[in-house]
Amino acid sequence: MFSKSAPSAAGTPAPVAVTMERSSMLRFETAGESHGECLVATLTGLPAGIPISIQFVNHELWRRQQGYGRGGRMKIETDQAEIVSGVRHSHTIGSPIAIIIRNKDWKNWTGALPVEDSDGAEDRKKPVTRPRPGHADLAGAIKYNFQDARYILERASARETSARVAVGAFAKTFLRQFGIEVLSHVIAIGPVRLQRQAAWDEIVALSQKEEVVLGCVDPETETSMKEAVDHAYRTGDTIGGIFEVVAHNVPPGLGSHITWDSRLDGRLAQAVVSMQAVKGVEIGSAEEQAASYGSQVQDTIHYDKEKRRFTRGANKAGGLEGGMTNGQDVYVRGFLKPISTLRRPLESVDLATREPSLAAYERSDVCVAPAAGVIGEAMAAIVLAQAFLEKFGGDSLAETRRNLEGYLVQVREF
Ligand code: EPS
Repeated sequence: MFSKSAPSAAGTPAPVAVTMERSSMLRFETAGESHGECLVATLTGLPAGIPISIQFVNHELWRRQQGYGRGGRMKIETDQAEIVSGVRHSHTIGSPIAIIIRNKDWKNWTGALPVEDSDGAEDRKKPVTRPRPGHADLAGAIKYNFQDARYILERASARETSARVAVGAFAKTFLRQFGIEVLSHVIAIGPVRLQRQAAWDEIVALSQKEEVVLGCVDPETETSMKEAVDHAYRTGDTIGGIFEVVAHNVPPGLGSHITWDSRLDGRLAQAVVSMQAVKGVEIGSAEEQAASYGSQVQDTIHYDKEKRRFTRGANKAGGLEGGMTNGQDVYVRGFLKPISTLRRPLESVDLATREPSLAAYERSDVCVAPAAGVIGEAMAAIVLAQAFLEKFGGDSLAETRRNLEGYLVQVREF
């Protein structure tokens, strides 16, 4: 948005200050309630000419539904994207893309969540008056002035992330045109943690598996993770974890150090922490770095004279320095709290009586870490695609590619 300063009172022309707020070329929005008719997503700003595979979009949606520890809802839903605009003859055409994902569970909720009020509608409601600690229930009910948290939890639910993953599939497809791949794996479930760095090839192999357990590259660690989830099942509890998203083959120079909101590390962090149940984000090995001396954790700089390029001693920075990609793989971790809906509920207060009461229990998941990894991939891919388009622009894939190639020549000649 452009704005001009007002003329000065004395009538002399004031200097014209033109400011431009950051408004990414690539924008998306989602709508939809967990048990409503469907989820909806729109994505605006992708160049024309990107080949789109609906099978790929649906496979991403399938990946998000997998994992040991998901609840009964995933047995009901088989998420499928209906693309209703912006793609024709299997290619983007530059216009806004609109996607619908229908909720199969809606048929069981038509009475509880009708669009139009009618006689007896009040009796068909499924009110939630005992807010769950950790959930949006109470904060949302106070803010939106509802004595029933139903409308809050319907939108706060992680069901919304299905729409994010559909959008992410488009962002991933766009990035893939330039050789960039974004994948994830799970590095911790509760106290059980993968004790080594996963290689890129292992993460690729994991993503191609037809059976997803807990998304860990190491089978032995995954078995211990499964035991930790089983313990949560047995005790009516839930369990958190950590997922790691890796973006491979990212060119240097996405994002910038020049302003706070162009720093790509900050934008990735916001995208990942905006995910339901994510309470923290780590870029590279931030936690280790905070506990180390500088000499131990900076990625030393070297030069390969034969290949005429800079190399690094390690990648503890997670591919980001000064808010810019540095040509190494990008590493972002998301820290998931345990889901707040417990089968053995915690203390709460009934909104109707204000008396102490146990929190409501609605069918829920026990562990969502592998699914969260897939959602993290989507969010990271969207942010990377935004930064990529900010740098290279283009209304068509051919134009974006030309712009990238020109820049890569400059990088090689640097
Ligand atoms: C969720 C509760 C469960 C989860 C849901 C998130 O849904 P339901 O109450 O319908 O059983 O399965 O996640 C999804 C539906 C999904 O697609 O990921 C919650 O309370 O946030």
